[in-house]
Amino acid sequence: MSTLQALIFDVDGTLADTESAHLAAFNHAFAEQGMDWHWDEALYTGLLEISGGKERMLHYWNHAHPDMKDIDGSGLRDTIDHLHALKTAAYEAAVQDGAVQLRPGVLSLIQQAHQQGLRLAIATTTSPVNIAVLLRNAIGPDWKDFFVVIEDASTAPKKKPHPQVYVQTLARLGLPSGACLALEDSSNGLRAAVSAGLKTIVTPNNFTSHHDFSGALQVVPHLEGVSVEQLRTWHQA
Ligand code: XBP
Ligand code: MG
Repeated sequence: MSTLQALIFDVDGTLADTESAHLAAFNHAFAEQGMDWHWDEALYTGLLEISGGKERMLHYWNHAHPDMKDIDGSGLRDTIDHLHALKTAAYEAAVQDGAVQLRPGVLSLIQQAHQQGLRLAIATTTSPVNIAVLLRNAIGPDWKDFFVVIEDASTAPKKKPHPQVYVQTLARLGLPSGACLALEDSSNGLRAAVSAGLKTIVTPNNFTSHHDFSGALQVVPHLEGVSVEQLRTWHQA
């Protein structure tokens, strides 16, 4: 087993508890579009089984409103794309206004790991706008200096649990999976990382605590007090 050289972070649910803000943004977009859709937390918790906001809306449409062929004449795809643009704008505004903070221990781990020369990467199914607004607010305008590789919905269209985003991250890092650790919050994310050969630390949240995390290297409530040293120890075990 090679020594730990890189940490690969998932975004939503791992770096920050973002899904309440995503949920509000989806509902804002539906209302803005004059649709009578409204997702509550219980429904959204189930819909989170589908990674990717566009895929999630398409899944809901096909299952909850199969009779609805299109809206205002534009086809299904165009409507989904338009709804997602409205949703992303609403999410960006909310995060800009401070709706989301990083989870405990995340910032200090990122800073510590960066300082100790570990390479940091992001592997997420969310949109690039969402990563930028979250980390610009949480870390500052130079947030990109911390991450040598960012793979997201715009570069890896196949969503978790498909391993594409992690396989592409490893390729761009130029490291074997054995030299890295993935940090995730959901079973889809864990399955994607494990399929790419990565040992994975899971920090569940309210939307994912009921998920099956078998195959995780460790499942811990959060990253508060988790040092790089601790990650190295887990990684070597
Ligand atoms: C979680 C997701 C994303 C977000 C919504 O991503 O599945 O779809 O729920 O963001 P992660 P978008 O891999 O970071 O856990 O609407 O931009 O997809
Ligand atoms: Mg996640």
